[in-house]
Amino acid sequence: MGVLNVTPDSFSDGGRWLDPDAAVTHGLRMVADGADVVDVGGESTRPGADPVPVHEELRRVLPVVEALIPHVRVSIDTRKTEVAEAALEAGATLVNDVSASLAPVARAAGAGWVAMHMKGDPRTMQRAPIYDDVVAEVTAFLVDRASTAGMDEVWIDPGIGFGKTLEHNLALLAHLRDLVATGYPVVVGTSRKAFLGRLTGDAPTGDRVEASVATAAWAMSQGAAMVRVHDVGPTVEAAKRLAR
Ligand code: HH2
Repeated sequence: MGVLNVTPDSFSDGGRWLDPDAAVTHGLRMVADGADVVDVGGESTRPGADPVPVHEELRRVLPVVEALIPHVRVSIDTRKTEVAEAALEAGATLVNDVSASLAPVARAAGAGWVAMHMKGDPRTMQRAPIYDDVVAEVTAFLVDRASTAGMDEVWIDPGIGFGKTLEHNLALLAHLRDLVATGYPVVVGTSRKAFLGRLTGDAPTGDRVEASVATAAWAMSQGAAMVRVHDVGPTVEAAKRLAR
């Protein structure tokens, strides 16, 4: 799954694909590099991000979704019912839902749904998140949401970096097989995230490619069915090597 953020403020590619033509060109580039799905988002969910009004999110994502539909499976990365509905109407077939609350919208359209775990909301989620047992709590939450969704295609995602400390993220990655064992296909998004910066001497986002590919490869080796990445080419290369 290639990440396409049509936003001014995403933590790693904010502002780069705000122009619809540039966004579509980048989306097609990821398809050429081997992405099976392009995940289009119009609202940053980085820690501290401000919410975006519906009309603005629609204005950002819809032209890009429409242009990519003939070329690749498109997922819509949103927390808003209206945006998910409009993107599905335009031809998207997967709702990537960091709020894990849009199952009815995906179900009504006969689309797939990615349920992600997040503790709190983006504005406050990184203020000292606490769990007794992060792996057990995230797994239980996701199984509950997935099993009550009432649809065929449900993916679960531990939500790396969403209300989690470095230690929480590492525990979830170390125990990814617990999530895989639930039987639901698992999505993992580590790409360029802050915890990788911390592990690599405060490397800026552009210098986190190797760490991103390494953690994506780890996730795939543990049974993740999809990885959500900015750097599609090197990740596909790693996936091919794992498959050998
Ligand atoms: N991470 C981000 C956004 N959406 N969706 C899923 N399923 N899993 C993730 O880990 C995930 C996600 C955050 O990354 P990004 O889109 O690059 O940044 P921003 O939220 O700043 O746009």
